[in-house]
Amino acid sequence: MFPGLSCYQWHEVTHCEGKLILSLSLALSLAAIWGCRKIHAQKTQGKSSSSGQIPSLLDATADQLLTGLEREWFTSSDLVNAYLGRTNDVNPALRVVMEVNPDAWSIAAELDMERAQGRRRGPLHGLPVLIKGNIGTRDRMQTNAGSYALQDAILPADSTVVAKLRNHGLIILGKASLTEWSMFRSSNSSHGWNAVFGQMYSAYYPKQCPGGSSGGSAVASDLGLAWAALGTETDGSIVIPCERNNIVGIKPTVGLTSRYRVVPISEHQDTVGPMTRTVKDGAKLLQIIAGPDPNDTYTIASPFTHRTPNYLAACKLSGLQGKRIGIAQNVIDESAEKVAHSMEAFQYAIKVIADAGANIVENTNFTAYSEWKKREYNPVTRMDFVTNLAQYLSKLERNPRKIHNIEDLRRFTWSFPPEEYPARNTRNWDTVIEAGLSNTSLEFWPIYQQNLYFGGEGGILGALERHSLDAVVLPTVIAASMPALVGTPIITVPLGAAPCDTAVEKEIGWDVVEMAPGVPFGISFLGAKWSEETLLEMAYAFEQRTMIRQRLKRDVSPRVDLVDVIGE
Ligand SMILES: *[C@@H]1O[C@H](CO)[C@@H](O)[C@H](O)[C@H]1NC(C)=O
Ligand SMILES: *[C@@H]1O[C@H](CO)[C@@H](O)[C@H](O)[C@H]1NC(C)=O
Ligand SMILES: *[C@@H]1O[C@H](CO)[C@@H](O)[C@H](O)[C@H]1NC(C)=O
Ligand SMILES: CC(=O)N[C@H]1CO[C@H](CO)[C@@H](O)[C@@H]1O
Repeated sequence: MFPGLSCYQWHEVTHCEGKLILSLSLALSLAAIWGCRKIHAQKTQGKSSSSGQIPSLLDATADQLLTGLEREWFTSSDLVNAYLGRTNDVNPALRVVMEVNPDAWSIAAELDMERAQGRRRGPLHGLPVLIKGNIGTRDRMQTNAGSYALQDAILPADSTVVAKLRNHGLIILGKASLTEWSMFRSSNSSHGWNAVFGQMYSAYYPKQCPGGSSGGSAVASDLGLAWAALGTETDGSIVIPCERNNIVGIKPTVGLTSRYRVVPISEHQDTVGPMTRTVKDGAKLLQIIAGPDPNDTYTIASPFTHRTPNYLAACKLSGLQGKRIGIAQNVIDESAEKVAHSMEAFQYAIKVIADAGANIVENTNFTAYSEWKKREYNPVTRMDFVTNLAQYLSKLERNPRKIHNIEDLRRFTWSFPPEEYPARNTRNWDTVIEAGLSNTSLEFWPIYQQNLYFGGEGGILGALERHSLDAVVLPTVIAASMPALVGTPIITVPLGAAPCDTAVEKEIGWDVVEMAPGVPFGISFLGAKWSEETLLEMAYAFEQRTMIRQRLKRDVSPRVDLVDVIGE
């Protein structure tokens, strides 16, 4: 049995078949999963005679949905109805979708009509996606990053990534909840809270913290409230919620995807990426959003200005064959408490990776890790925020609260009661305001160079180079910080769930569960800049050999499914 599934795997398997016996061999475990899925499919079939091939939205892939659309088993309008029905089922308790796009139905109807006329805007024509609430849209939805400071603000046009989604025929179904300001306000707020929409939760344990800051995107993608979701990461905000919600997350190289008209934290670290249930679906979504944008200069530094790699083609079963994969043992040892519940599964994953033909290199340490850990916070993101926020605000077409800079923002937040100040402080802003810092301060350049050393020579880049590695693997909970400093990519894949005897831990000061039995965790593949193609090869091969996602047990799931709404 794969460790890290513990009683959950037993529970699920006995639920499904009652008589399957799990053995230590992975092959037999895979047979057990197959049993589960077959039973589930049969149950769904019972609902309607013509629904034999209607996928359940909890796990539906792009391939399955597109097949159904092409064969006219259902329409994009049916998908919108089903996803919104599912959202209505779980949103009162979990509060993950902040806003539904009031135009979703008319957009779906238009795309259905185009399909009927033989027109496809792109390979994913007609699939609904959710986007994080800091990704800009010029439509009837808010782009508020969860703060009343940006409520009713209006952008002159869509963000570049949203424009790309629309041009490819994807339906923006709504805005997913997020930790306010993408977790860049408070040092003592709860993860997954914002003033506008309140506290959100995950599906695996009552009041489970979804992780920050792209928590709503992660929960929604996990529960099939959309085909897929987009999130943003500055330091962990895609990969952490993805691991805590049992899905795949791709944090792209900074500059692979445009941040234009996305509410910023830091131009040096921000990136927009896919949060999906499978690696292949992540690759498909990345394909659409990647590429140069003259309005985000970092994307012009991409080596792919003429042609983006074929990310889907990178998803091959042989993807681990011959790869050199390092383990940053000192990072694991220095975070022993954080990874205790996932270590057995992580060790097993290393065996799976080696069995798939990769060369494992031990002790490819991040040499500056302990030095970096002594630092209380990252000054670069704080100084960048001062400049990048003001720049974003200056481009708004409408700015009803007249907030033009970080001082205005803090003043508003302190005085507007729904922002719950001071119970939730504004520490991230206080430090830079009080020191009068911004990215043009004399202090900026030396500190930024030090960051590049920590994350580079002393972090991920040094480890890759010294040992000629294709990737470093780490438990996802400790994977993000060094890549954040140098803008390198990460892919996280589901690996297991906290064992039954895990102690329940709450976030300090809040009724939000940080750790508990059944809380999912993942494994991360870390690579050099622009190495998404290679990382996808490895992540896909690992996912296909393990298929952990289907084996975890949820506390809540939506009731409505596609088969219930077809033709309504
Ligand atoms: C890497 O870190 C491990 C664990 O902290 C330590 O035992 C080992 O000696 C280190 N290896 C190198 C080459 O520094
Ligand atoms: C958060 O910090 C502020 C001071 O910065 C304090 O007044 C408040 O009580 C703290 N909240 C919690 C929940 O600890
Ligand atoms: C500071 O921010 C501005 C606005 O984004 C940018 O043009 C400039 O290059 C930044 N300076 C540094 C040193 O990063
Ligand atoms: C709003 C804005 O700055 N848009 C610019 C994006 O980039 C194109 C191409 O350089 C410009 O023409 C736009 O003005």
